[in-house]
Amino acid sequence: MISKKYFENVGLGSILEKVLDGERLSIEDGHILYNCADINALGALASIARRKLHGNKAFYVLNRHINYTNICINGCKFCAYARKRGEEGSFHLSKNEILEKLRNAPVSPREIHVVGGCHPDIPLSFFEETFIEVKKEFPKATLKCFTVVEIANFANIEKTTTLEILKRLQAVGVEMLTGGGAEIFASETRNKICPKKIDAETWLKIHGEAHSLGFSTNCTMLYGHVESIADRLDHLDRLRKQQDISGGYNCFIPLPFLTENSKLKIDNPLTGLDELRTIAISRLMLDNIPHIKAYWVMLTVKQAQAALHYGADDFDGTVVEEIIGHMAGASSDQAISRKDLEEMIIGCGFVPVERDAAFNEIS
Ligand code: V47
Ligand code: SF4
Repeated sequence: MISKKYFENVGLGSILEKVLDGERLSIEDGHILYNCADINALGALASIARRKLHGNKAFYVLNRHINYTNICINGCKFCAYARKRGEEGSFHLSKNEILEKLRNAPVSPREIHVVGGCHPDIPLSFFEETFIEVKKEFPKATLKCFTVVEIANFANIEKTTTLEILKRLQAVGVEMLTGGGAEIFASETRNKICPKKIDAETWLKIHGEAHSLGFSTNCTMLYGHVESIADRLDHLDRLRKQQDISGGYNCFIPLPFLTENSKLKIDNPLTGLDELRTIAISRLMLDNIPHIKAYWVMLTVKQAQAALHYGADDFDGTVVEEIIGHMAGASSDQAISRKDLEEMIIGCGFVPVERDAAFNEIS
């Protein structure tokens, strides 16, 4: 246990007081945290916040990712996954291919995570028909589908509103949205890395709409590219303000930028310590979002284990197949078994707790 004196000596005395009192940290506090060279102190502070919420538990889920298409009209500069229609390596899955992938998952999934590119013309009826069948075959699984960027794309294709799209998806059993597509909200930086993507206000607005309909959603931040520390803190601040208003975010996932095959060239790739620092600061700034995910696919399993000591409480899940991160150079495996997830969590001193998609504990 690090003493109060220790935090004072590294310039974090007043932030420690706020964390202990459950007081919101300011953006200025965020800068102080980023400027603190003592990574152990950051980890200890984030662990105080994490343990207040979740004690010694670390969550995992039996899930299956489905990336249904990589055809995308957005052309984000950082993305190594997307292809143009007809380009070599482009794909989209049929309803039967999606069902087959689910049937062949090593364990019956509790959470089905569906995301893809912004395809120019797959009609929403394709997903409605597919999800009706998926729910028939996998009634216990929660459908966690699409980023709000895809929701906006469907609204364009169907010439309707995003609210209407959300209602149609809800009617066929979709209960959650994924957190992708947030990237970085600050407009100048966002325009450099994904100029065609919906802007921050629209991204937040659609999450607000989803929350008003009773969806719970996740949220992300892509970091380690051309953004500044001020951009990161602005991003976290906008998420917590949205959460104050609409309250439906379950989990935040900081996504470290993976550089392989990306058109976005950067001078200083992230270090492992940068990743831990950002995870810790996310935990401390996002006082109203219950969970922070250590997404092992992008972090590697070893770093995800370390992240549990830097504020993260969720290890994500079995995943089974993932393309977005692997196209960008993720060196992790495609899948992890329940046994391995549990052993990894125990191995770094936490108690593994299986959860469903909404973070209800499964005994
Ligand atoms: O939206 C794309 C990001 C996201 C790269 O909600 C990249 O539970 C790093 O959002 N390096 C998709 N990241 C993944 C995602 C996600 C993952 C796991 C769980 C959840 C959840 C959501 O991946 C994209 C984009 O932000 N991304 N390219 C890259 N080169
Ligand atoms: Fe398309 Fe998503 Fe890749 Fe952007 S990040 S190009 S929206 S698949």
